[in-house]
Amino acid sequence: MADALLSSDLGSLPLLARGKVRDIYAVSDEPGADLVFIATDRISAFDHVLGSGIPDKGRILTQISLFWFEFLKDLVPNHLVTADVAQFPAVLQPFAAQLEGRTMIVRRAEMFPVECVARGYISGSGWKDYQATSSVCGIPLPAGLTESSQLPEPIFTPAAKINTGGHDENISYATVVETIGAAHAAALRDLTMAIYAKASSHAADCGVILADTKFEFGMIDGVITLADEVLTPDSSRYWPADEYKPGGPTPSFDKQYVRDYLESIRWDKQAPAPGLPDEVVVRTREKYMQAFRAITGREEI
Ligand code: Q0Z
Repeated sequence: MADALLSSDLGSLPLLARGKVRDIYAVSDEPGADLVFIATDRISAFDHVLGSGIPDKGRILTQISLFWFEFLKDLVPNHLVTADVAQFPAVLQPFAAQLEGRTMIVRRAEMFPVECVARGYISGSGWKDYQATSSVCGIPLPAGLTESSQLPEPIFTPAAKINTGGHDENISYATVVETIGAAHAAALRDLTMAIYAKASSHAADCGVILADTKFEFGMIDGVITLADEVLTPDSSRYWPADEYKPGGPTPSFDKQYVRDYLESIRWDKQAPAPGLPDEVVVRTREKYMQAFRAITGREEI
């Protein structure tokens, strides 16, 4: 197996951000220059980046995003310029081997400061909020829902980014309106729910439940545009339909071996996060490949 790419290095190109998993550079110092969006092989669990990566994880997730950008292109414009390294600008060619398969050149967008989440099932922070208030993001829900159960209909549950490493905070639609205005709020909500409907229908055809997912949108040339990664296991909860059982937490299938291992060693969930044994790495890589194969219908990345 190839080594995991834990950190990208594009020499003197301007590094704009390192996230838990992705690194973003600009292709030049020119204002508005395109961005280099790299998915590394880092993996996070329990809010920490682990000491080991999963070889090819960044490639697998990038290929899943590219599948969905193409699948959704008639519904929503996206920020992709190209993922073909041969078409990347000349300054990137010395880094071709590092970038291959895991990198998108994207248009720079004016990002909306709202995480656009669609949920068809009640899980994660949605389940927490429901237990406390019978509602999520101010949307009242029927009594008697159980953890992981399907909602009567999918709901828009926006969140605000918390910069300092914390979890996003669920917010009401009224707060979205106050933040970005009524017209943009309605447009992001309607796009989010239309994308979720089309994507969850495709996932169901592939034997996979798309329980929830998070989109980020930005404005490019005055047009609302889908940005960031889309419908990857890092931004979504994918559940195998044949293992679905409401009434408890549904293990999101990609990181289950990782979480089980970290619980088994009784890590205190404080930095530094441990590395993973080879067996956990190999099995987790296979889980990401299973998701890739199910969604794209392709055998190899
Ligand atoms: C996305 C993020 C991080 C990875 C900024 N097309 C775009 N234009 C402007 N900004 C962004 C994009 Cl995708 C953008 N993010 C989220 C942060 C690593 C992704 F540190 N931030």
